[in-house]
Amino acid sequence: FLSHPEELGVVAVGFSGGQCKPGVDAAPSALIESGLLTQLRDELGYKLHGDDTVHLYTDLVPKDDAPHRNMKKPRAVSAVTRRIADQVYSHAKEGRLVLTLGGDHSIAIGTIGGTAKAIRERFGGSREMAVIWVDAHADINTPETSDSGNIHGMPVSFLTGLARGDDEDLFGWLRADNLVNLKKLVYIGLRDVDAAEKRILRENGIKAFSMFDIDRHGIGRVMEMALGHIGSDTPIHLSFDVDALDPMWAPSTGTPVRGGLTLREGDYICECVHETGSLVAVDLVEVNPSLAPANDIGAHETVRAGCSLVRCALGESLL
Ligand code: B3U
Ligand code: MN
Ligand code: MN
Repeated sequence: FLSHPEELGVVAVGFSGGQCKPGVDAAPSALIESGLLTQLRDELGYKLHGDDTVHLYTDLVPKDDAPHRNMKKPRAVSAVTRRIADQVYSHAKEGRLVLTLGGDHSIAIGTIGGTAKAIRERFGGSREMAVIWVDAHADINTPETSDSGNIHGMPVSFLTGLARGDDEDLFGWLRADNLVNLKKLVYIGLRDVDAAEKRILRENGIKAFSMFDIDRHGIGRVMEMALGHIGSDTPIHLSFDVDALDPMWAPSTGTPVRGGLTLREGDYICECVHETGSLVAVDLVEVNPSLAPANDIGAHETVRAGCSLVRCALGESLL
């Protein structure tokens, strides 16, 4: 699905407004400083496109941003994700693979909204894009079901049309061509899902592989089933929340949940997606270098794990 598979559009987004803890905004710089982009260029042979800046989008954050329908900082998140959607779209419509380094997971409203639109334009409605959402959380609350009001717990509901924006400045900018079919969504790694979210998953028949399924079947079989559900010949957007990994591997993240994926299982998910040849975009989100329990070895390890996931998704493991 890529006209230039060796060309990589890079979008670095230091945005933390989808949740309340500062620090995720520093993740793209930490990932880049640890050598990620250099490795992608020099070792994996990608030609990098992008503006070489970590976008903080402070100019898009309005002074007055009162909660709306229970959402915290709704206008800031709406404006920033709208801008991200434009950036990702402009890479994807050229047929480049797109890598977005977040930022909290609210940014996926922009990344997936952008690729979904580009894929529809390039291939017509016939090949609907699939999303593989790797996360401890389902991030599918609607503004009305969310207890926290944090928008990083809601991106999937906006992206699938389960939640709708009202005003143009409050996610009303999302159009039908930015959305993803609920049947083309697959979760992997879930273990901390709100009661209302479980109801949403059940009522909509959404495909989800929790940690229970991974323990029962093993990650190899789970990936077969996940990719089987999507079907071949379908473009894939991989959105990887680093908190899907066990805190042993990725402690520096806003909402760590024990009992998660090993780093090897995370890498394997990325390798399998790469192997399909259908990958069109990757997000790596929720790395928060300032949340380092006990010592800052945690931050370094989390950044290292994030780099490993991205390299595996982009083909490092091929011999
Ligand atoms: N489901 C909860 C918690 C949460 C979601 N995503 C993260 N935490 N990282 C919520 O706030 O919606
Ligand atoms: Mn998430
Ligand atoms: Mn999460």
